Parts: sequence; C-alpha cells; structure tokens
Amino acid sequence: MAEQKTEPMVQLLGADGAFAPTAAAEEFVPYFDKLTEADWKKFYRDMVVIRRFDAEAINLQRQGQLALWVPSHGQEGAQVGSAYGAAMHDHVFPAYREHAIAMIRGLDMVDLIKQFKGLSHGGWDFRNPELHNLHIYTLVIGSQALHATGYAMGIAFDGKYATGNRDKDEAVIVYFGDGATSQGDVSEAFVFAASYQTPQVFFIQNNHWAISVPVSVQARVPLYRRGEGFGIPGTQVDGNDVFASYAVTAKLMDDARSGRGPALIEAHTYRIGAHTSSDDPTKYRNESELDEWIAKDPISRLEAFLRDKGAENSFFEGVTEEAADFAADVRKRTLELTGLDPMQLFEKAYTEPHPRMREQSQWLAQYEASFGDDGGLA
Ligand SMILES: Cc1ncc(C[n+]2csc(CCOP(=O)(O)OP(=O)(O)O)c2C)c(N)n1
Ligand SMILES: [Mg+2]
Repeated sequence: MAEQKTEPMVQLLGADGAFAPTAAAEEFVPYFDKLTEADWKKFYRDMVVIRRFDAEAINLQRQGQLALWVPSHGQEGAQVGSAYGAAMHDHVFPAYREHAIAMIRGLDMVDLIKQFKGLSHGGWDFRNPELHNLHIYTLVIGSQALHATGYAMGIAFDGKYATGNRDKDEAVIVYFGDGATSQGDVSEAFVFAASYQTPQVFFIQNNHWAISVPVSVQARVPLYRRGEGFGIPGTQVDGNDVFASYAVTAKLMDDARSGRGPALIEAHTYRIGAHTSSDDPTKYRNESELDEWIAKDPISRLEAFLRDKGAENSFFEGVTEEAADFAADVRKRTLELTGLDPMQLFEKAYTEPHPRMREQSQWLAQYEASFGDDGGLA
C-alpha cells in the first residue's frame, strides 16, 4: 500500500502549541499576522463551544431525543479556521459534520438539531439562501461539490467576482471528506470548476476514515494532489492547527474571489469519535492511532499558545462556563421541540404553489385525518 506523504505541510502551530511556521507556511503567514488577540480567543472559544455542543448532541441521541448524530469531535481546528477564512458574503456548502461552520454562519443550532430529530427536511429554512450563505447539510456523499460548482459558475456568469472590490466579490467554499473524493460527482465538479475557472475552494477534511475504510485505500496519491490532473492546484494543511487552517483558507478564498480560479485544500485531521451514533469504530481501528491524534488536539494546542501569550485561568474558565450554558440551552430547547408537521413536505419543493403539490398535500391531509388522536383509525 502506498505511503501517505505528509510534506510539504502548512503548519503554524507545532503539536506543543509553539508558533513555528513550516517552510510551506511562509506565503500564508501574512494572513495570520492580521489576526488580533481577540481573534485568537474567538477561535478558541468557538472550538470549545462546538465540542461541548457536539457532546450534548451525542447525549441527546443516546437518550432517544435524536434519530442520529454525526460527531465533529477532533475536527474543530479545520472547521473553525476555515469558517473564518471565508467572508460572510461567500457561499458555503457543507457536508454533514460541519457543526462549527453552521454556528459561525449564525445558524441557531437547534434548527440544525431538527434535521437529526426528523422534524425538518433540511434542518434550516433555505428559502432565503442569503440569510446565512450556508447551504443545507448534504448527506448524499460528494453531491454538494457539484452544487457548489454550479453556484460558483453562477457567480462567474453574473460577474460577481474579480471586480477588485474584496467586500463585494464573492467566492464559494465546499466541504467534503476524504471518502467523498472517490465519488464521480467530485471529479465532475473538478472538471467544471477548472473549465470555467470558478471562484471556489474545495476543502477536503481528511479525517482519515470513510466510515470503516481508511484513506490509504482510497487515495494512493495524497489527496492534495487530486486536483492537479484537472488543473486545480492543491495545498496541504495541518487541519488541527486552527491558525494554519484559517490562513490557507483566507488566502485561497481571496485568490478565488479575485479571479485566480479554483483551488483545493486538504486539511489533515482526525475523527476522534464514531462515524455516527450508529457506528462502533473499535471494530475497525486501533487505539494507538487514536492516541496519536489526541496528542495533536486542536484545542489543547491553541490553549498552550494562548497561555504562553499570557491568557489567564479566568479566560479559560469563562469559556468552559459559556460552553456549558450553550449546551444547556440547546438541550432545553431540543426537549421543547414539538412533533413533525408532515405538510411542510410540500412547502419547500417549489417556490410557487404547484397543482401536483396541492393535490398530494390534500391527499395526505385526508389520510392523516383518517387516524384518531391515539393513532388508531378514526
Ligand atoms: C452517495 C452516497 N454513497 C454512500 C453513502 C453512505 N455513506 C455515508 S458517510 C460515508 C463515508 C463518507 O466518508 P468521508 O467522505 O470521508 O466523510 P466523513 O464521514 O469521514 O466526514 C458513506 C459511504 C452516502 N451517504 N451517499
Ligand atoms: Mg472521512
């Protein structure tokens, strides 16, 4: 089996949290330099809050409140860094594990929970795409790469990029996993992105597993080189280094926005938990691999950096408390959620009223009415 090459890797923070840019990081350092201490602390806060939220969602699933949960534990560095690397007017296409990105785009996390409780089809109301500039979660592996490329082609056709106005020019970022790179949709998206020189970044979170299949099986050549043959340059980044993830994304999104064409980022990270709440990773991976990645944890690395810069205990305690409050609020409001309104099925299929939808919704309403309150036939 081919070895996974790990060089050249963009890294700003070492595994011990010391600031030590690698040679490959040089061109990205100016983006780190623009960050303030308040930004560093915001990155830390968001990583801690989302990890606590994720733990709460797992608890809710175990307690029968959610049908399924997809844990993000371990991937906070890749997600928080890249989320801030995109501008709020850029459009984001996530897969299904990008909880930190959803939070940073301003989504109410209980809306996201609704999808996993089976109460809504997309999680959040997507009829106004500009509300969060965040596409709904996509569970059909890799298909969002095509949606994103289509959207980016739209930006290009509308001339909404490369005007020189960074505050107006738009770009797209699409997230998918290492496993998704094996999907035809992703390769097709590469072809169209390269042909149309779309303003977009493909962000691969290589968490090293596609359920039980290791990345080494699906990628005999490192994934950051996957775009080369299509004409899309790739950059490899330490995804557990929130600063590196931020700096690389910010630069490549700027480049895309200014008309330099599509780019690909491979962020090396690790899924610490199970694939989903339905999965048991002890069946297919070993403890030593897990320990290796726990030692590279994105949160403890940033904590070490911040402590070295003089951050006090009170800051860390405050963040822990804030995260606990956030999770408690999500729990409380999740328990208050009421049942599914099946009629919403028809509301979001077409933007305008549609005769077939009317017909089908009338049929369903009649069918539902045929049951009594106790679920028996009326
Ligand atoms: C088209 C399609 N095929 C198969 C699946 C089943 N499936 C769900 S997750 C997954 C693995 C995805 O792995 P990866 O892209 O690495 O993302 P990760 O879950 O690791 O974040 C598969 C095969 C699916 N959801 N959609
Ligand atoms: Mg994966």
